[in-house]
Amino acid sequence: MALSKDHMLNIYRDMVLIRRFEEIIEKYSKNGTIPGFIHLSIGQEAAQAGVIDVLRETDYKFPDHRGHGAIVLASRPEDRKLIMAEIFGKKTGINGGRGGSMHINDLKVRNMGFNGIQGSTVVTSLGTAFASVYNQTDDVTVVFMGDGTLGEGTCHESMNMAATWKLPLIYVLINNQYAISTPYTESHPQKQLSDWGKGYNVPSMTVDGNDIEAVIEVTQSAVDRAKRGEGPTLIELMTYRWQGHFSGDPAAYRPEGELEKWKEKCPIKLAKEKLLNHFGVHESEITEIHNWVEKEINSYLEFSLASPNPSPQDSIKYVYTDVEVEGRS
Ligand SMILES: Cc1ncc(C[n+]2csc(CCOP(=O)(O)OP(=O)(O)O)c2C)c(N)n1
Ligand SMILES: [Mg+2]
Repeated sequence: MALSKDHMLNIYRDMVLIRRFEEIIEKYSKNGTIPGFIHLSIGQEAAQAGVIDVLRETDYKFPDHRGHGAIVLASRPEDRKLIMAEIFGKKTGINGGRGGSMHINDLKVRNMGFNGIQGSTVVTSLGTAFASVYNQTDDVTVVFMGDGTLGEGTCHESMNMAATWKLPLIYVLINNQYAISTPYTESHPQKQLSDWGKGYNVPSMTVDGNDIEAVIEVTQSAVDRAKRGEGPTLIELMTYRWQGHFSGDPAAYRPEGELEKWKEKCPIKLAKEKLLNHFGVHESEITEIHNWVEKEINSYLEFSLASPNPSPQDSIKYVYTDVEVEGRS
């Protein structure tokens, strides 16, 4: 699919923004400022930016545990600093600092959040997809999942139902080669995980998840199909996470040279080469984008660092109901 020059520049900026966002998160996680576990998606930018690029604000999005990039890009620009503050656990965070990295929701833009249980959102996404049919809107639902998550029975039950009911649901399977330390080739019988969808009569395809144009094209065709009422699609995006499973995992299970090979296929590098060689973009325009991103990210960081922590009372709000419930005798 041929993107316009402006579209390509915009999506390049989006990818650089989420790369720098995560590099900052990594730094402040490693120095102990950010609490809890952090799962980074550095190297997977095209798989997140390309999918979100096709969606509207009213489409339902279910990010997964490695979803910072999709979450940031789905949010309104003025809210992006609130997302960083959330990951820092601050009171000003988009969920009051109660969620942190893995539980960020932003209902204004129909980011429905995650909950730490792999495969759970693949079930709940049926609900929003059904809501679109019931309410006769053409909003689609996109659920992100990983190669390991696809081993959960919930994913298979979900695909079976979505296909039977022809729900407007798009399964975005980010195949980054590993589930924690297990290569996907050791936990699935198929060579291509998209083959799983075929048994459920779900049109399924595998594409290069580091090629931003390919990701946009395949997502667009899945969205079009969903809007025509023809049902779900499974998209397998082949990519690689540069970091370990969580920030701090040395990833000793990776064969020597594998990371370097994938760095050659960096989605940002590939997009930059296309911009320079096929879109007639000048190096100075690229520099301008990087400068803009740097300023933007610094403003999120300053905001996050300057923000107060939630008070202990505030941080347990919504954990227990305030409503008195009559006990059963
Ligand atoms: C039901 C369930 N089982 C196990 C875990 C622990 N766990 C968290 S992430 C993960 C691996 C997920 O791998 P994949 O789906 O490939 O996503 P990736 O981490 O590679 O992005 C596991 C096993 C969990 N959170 N939930
Ligand atoms: Mg994986």
